[in-house]
Amino acid sequence: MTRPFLPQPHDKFTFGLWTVGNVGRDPFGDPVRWAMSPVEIVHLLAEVGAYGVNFHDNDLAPIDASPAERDRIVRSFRQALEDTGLVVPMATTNLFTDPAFKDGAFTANDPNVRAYALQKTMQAIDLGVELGAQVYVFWGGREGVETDAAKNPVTAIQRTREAMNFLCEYVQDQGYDLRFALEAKPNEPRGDIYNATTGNMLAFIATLEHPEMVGVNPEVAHEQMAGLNFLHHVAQAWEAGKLFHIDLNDQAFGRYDQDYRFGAVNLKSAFFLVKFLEDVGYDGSRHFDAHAYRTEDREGVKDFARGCMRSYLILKEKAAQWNADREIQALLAEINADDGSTDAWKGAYSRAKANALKAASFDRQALGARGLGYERLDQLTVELLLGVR
Ligand code: GLT
Ligand code: MN
Ligand code: MN
Repeated sequence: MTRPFLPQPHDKFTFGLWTVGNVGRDPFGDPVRWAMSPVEIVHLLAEVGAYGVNFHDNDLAPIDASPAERDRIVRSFRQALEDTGLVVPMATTNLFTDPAFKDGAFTANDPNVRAYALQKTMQAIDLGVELGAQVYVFWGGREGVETDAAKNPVTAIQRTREAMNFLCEYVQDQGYDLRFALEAKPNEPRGDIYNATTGNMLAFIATLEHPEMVGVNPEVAHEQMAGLNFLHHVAQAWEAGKLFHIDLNDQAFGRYDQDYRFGAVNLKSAFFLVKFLEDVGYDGSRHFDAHAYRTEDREGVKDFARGCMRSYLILKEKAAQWNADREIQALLAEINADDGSTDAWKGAYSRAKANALKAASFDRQALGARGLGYERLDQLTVELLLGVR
């Protein structure tokens, strides 16, 4: 029996113009799908039940559009938003497609490229804010190198900081209600990209002049490309108050950037991610930054988009089931049992506590001999996910 699992506005499911609009070009092959206009994409997203649409400046208006052309495109896009009720929660700048950015944007060695990148970003911020964006993503796809002979990595960090500080001040100066979300990726399209993981980004943000304006936009596939546990990065960002946005998709570990449908590869990881987001009450966009397989036509693109949202909602239901499962909860209670015998040493340091703790005796062998039941707990989780609980 299949159930609808229909997306609702409060789910905040969003897609980029570049995701469902992906024409299936890859390094070895030409496009396999007709390009859709931004207006067509908005209508497709409305048809499948999405809440919002995000864009790069040049997904909307080509980089060489005249001001009149740009205005016409923006007008028709705005009309499509009004007609469908879709919103624009996030916008970003394309700082990677044009050959001018072949050596990066904010980190390029050529000061004219760095200046042009700032100019382009300010204009794209204006456009994003004009259409309602409250989160602005920075994905530095070209901010890297193929050879470290080309650039001192410390210089790269300093240039990125200078650009971020400049742009934060720009947003404040304009009086915009906008926060920045930095998106890490370890490589591709550059050989190596600076600030390669979400953890790097968090450390970098703390060095900015307006750290309160800046958070992160972790992407499932990007941490997995680096062989890392995505949930742990999301949790660290959340705990630091920095989870401003999230890019959901999927990816086999160790492969090229696959951008698969959410839940397509690592179901158990996707489950724990959804469970985390729902348990902590993350209320930002659930943005699917992925695209349909290259084998798909327009209908397949809709299957892809519906599949992302449907899998999220199914996993959300599974998370609620996990939280309500008596056996699982009893096991968790047992695992986390605390008989209060260590209370005297808990909490903030004091010399008295330290001395008492140093004098205490522990049954080390008993501690090591105790089975923890994680096998049973994990198997219960797997069986719940497989639908037999
Ligand atoms: C690009 C990249 C994504 C980024 C987008 C924002 S564009 O498709 O692969 O991860 O989020 O610039
Ligand atoms: Mn990606
Ligand atoms: Mn992304």
